[in-house]
Order: sequence, then structure tokens, then C-alpha cells
Amino acid sequence: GFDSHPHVALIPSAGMGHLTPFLRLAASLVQHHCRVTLITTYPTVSLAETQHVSHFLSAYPQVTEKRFHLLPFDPNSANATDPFLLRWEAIRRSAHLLAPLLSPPLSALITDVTLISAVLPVTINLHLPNYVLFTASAKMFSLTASFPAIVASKSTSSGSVEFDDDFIEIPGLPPIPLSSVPPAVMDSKSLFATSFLENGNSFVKSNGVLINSFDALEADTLVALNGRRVVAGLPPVYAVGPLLPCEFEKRDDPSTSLILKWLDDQPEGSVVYVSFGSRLALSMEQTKELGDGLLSSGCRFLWVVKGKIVDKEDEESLKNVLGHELTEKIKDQGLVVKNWVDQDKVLSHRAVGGFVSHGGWNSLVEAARHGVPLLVWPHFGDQKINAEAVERAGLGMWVRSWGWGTELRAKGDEIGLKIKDLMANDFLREQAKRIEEEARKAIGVGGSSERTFKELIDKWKC
Ligand code: BUP
Repeated sequence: GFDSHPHVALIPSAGMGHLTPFLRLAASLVQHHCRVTLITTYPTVSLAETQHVSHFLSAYPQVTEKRFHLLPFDPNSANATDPFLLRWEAIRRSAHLLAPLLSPPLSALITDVTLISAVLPVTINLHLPNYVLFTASAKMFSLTASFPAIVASKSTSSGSVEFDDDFIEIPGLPPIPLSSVPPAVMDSKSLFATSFLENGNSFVKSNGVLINSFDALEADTLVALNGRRVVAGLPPVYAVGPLLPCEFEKRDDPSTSLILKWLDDQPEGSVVYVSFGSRLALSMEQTKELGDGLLSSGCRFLWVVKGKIVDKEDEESLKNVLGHELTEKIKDQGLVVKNWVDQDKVLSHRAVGGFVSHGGWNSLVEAARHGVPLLVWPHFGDQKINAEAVERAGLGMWVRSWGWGTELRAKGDEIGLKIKDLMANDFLREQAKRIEEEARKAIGVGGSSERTFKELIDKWKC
């Protein structure tokens, strides 16, 4: 029947890179007069996630929280060690018990991409439309969706997969270098690889895919996807980005005040912001090379470091993570912090003129929205593919010869030169400003993302 207020449930996966866009989307749905149910699982992997969900729920009392109690899960039973990946698997293994949380009748369920193949049987059974929120780039989506067919075409009679070329061909799109494919995907027995394939196979059975991207950022990829050239039977792809940070995400703790005060004292565009996201702790060697690079660049910097992957376990002091020598040397040139920073406030600060990022998609889109040029240094997963996407858009650069960060190929001097180049590159700065303007237009009245989002909500009304 006709309902002018669609009721949408969302089921995010573990990790801030997944939770953040889900909560931004949820907030946006509330603003568009949708009823929203958020499906949560506890305990979360990181403290940041618990705080984030609780700030969100206090800011939006009209949102219904449904707690999904997971079945006991033995991490040793899965071929993986990453705590976030293990949580995805725990949710996947409980997904068949979701049905009772999906009532009263909903207009749609929006599922994280890491969970889709496990959740789909439930929603199909309930005749509930299922949409995926893909939390990386449209470019990465094109690889994820075409990968099952690629693997099938490369399988030998013995069952192994042999990639004989240096590139992966995706219909309608430029080939993707094999060296950019997430390494975990190439390890065909890993948990990541098997669920990546299962999820990749599921898109054709879902009703649509939402992506935190916009036309000017990934024009050709979005055109190819929606021209249905990439994978036969793929549902519509809805580029609804940039998803905006919300009031509830803002921080005004002492550490944030200190950072902002420090930035206030720096000349316009002079500071390079360095952060590798919420799931990556650099090794001692990498920290040293990056530290040397920042120093030799001669630029001022704001550097967010992490000692451990999971924040709850990160008790090491800043001094220990950096080492005595580096701590002493950087004092006059940069500010290094080990807390969660309000990245939106940092990127919007006039003093910030460049961003050295690991290539997490949320961070890259946030840089786009604020017109901050990027130097991407990919470490794992989708990060090289995302880096290619921002390079193509003109928003940033990355150095292919550095390989994955974990390979330790990037050395201090070279990192320093690249950072210098990033901060002095007027052409890149101009392009970044143009993309910022395009981002603003995309979500403004009549913009591509705004129209797409409304179209989707209208679909849920009938
Ligand atoms: Br760290 C950090 N403050 O101190 P990505 C991150 N963030 O606001 P990731 C902060 O977390 P995946 C901090 O703005 C972005 O929205 C940041 O997501 C925010 O990378 C989010 O950039 C991080 O996608 O996740 O965390 O590595 O691997 O899933 O992409």
C-alpha cells in the first residue's frame, strides 16, 4: 500500500569505515522523513564504534535500535586473524536469525557489502527489497561485481585460478592492474577471498547498490555501471555521495581543541594532514620512514598515529610509538596525536593544504568534499583501486613503485619529496577546488546525488 513515510532498516558491518557511511546515510534518511531502524551488534570491535553508535542514537531518538544477538563464534574456526574481518564473519554466520528484527513490514533493508550474501536469503524469503551500501569506490565496486566471472574464466581443470596477464579486464572500463587487486583476494583460500566472491555473486539478486560517490568524482565508472555494461543483470547503482558528516560526529574534547588551536596558528594551506584511518597501525620501520619523510619535506604537519589496530588495546604512549629520536626531532615542525581526531574539522580548516592518506574511501571522499589534494599511500584491501579513482579524478596522486605500504619500499627521502610536491602543486590544488565545487553541486538542490537519493526514496513509497 501507499506509505508516504518509507520505513528503512540498516545493517552495518564492523569498522568505522563501514559504520560511518551507514550512520550518515541513516541521518540523511531521517532528514528525508523516512522511518529508520538501525540493527546493531555488541560488543563492537572498537571503542570508536560504540561511541559513534551511542552519539547517533542520542541525536536521533526517533530511530529505532534493534540489537542483533549473535550466535557464539569461535574465531579459530575461520581462516583469518583481522578482528574486523572476524566480526563480519560472526555476523554472517548469524544472519539466518535476522527475520524477527525485520518487522513490522519494511520498505527496504540496506545491507553492508560484507554481509550481503548471508543476508539475502532472509530478505528474499520475506519479499523484502534489499539494497547494498557499498562503502568503497564505484571503481572497487566494478571489480567486486565482476570478480566471480573473472575467476570462473581463469580457473584451470585442477581447480586453481591462474592469472596469466598483468591486468584484469572489466567490460566497459579500463583494465585494472593485477598488482592493485587486494592481496587477500588473490589468496583464494582466505576467508576474505571466499566471502568476497560470495558477496560479488549476490549483487545481481539485490535491488540496488548505493555508493558514497558522485558523478564528477567517478564519472566513467558510474556511466559504465549504469549503462549495464559491466556485469549482466546488475541492479541500478545509486551514487548518493558525498554523504555528509553530521552534528553527532563532532568532537569538542581537549585533544580536538588543542589540534584546532595549533592549526589556527599556522599559515593558510601550509599543513599536511597525515592519517591512515581507523584500521591500520604502521610498523616501527614504516613510522620511522614516514617521520623522516615528513621532516625532510620541510612542511608543517598534523600526524595521527596508532599503536594497535584495535583502539581498546592501544595503550602504548605516543612517545613509545614514535621512538625518542623522532619525538625530539618533530617538536618544532609538527603536531602528532594518538587520539581520535575530528577529521571533518581538520579537513575544513584553512591551514590544511594536503592530506597523506592510506586510501580508505571515506577519507578520500571527505578530502574531495573539502577540496584538499591527496597523496595516497595504499596499505591493503581496496586502497590502490581507490587511489586510482582519485588520481583519475584529478584530486590526488599515488606512487605505484611504493607498492603496498607493508612492502616497505617507500623510503624517507622519497616520501619527503612527494609530500613537498603535493604541497606545492598548484594544478592539483585547482583541480581539488573544482571537485569540491562539484561535490557541493551534486548534493545541492537538483544535483545528481540529491536527485538520485530522492528517486530511491520515492521508489520506497509505493
Ligand atoms: Br583514524 C580517524 N578520526 O582519527 P576510511 C578516522 N576518522 O574522524 P578505514 C576520524 O573515520 P576502511 C580519526 O574521517 C573516516 O570517516 C574518517 O574511514 C574517520 O578508513 C573514517 O577512511 C575512516 O574509509 O576504514 O578506517 O581504514 O578500511 O573500512 O575503509
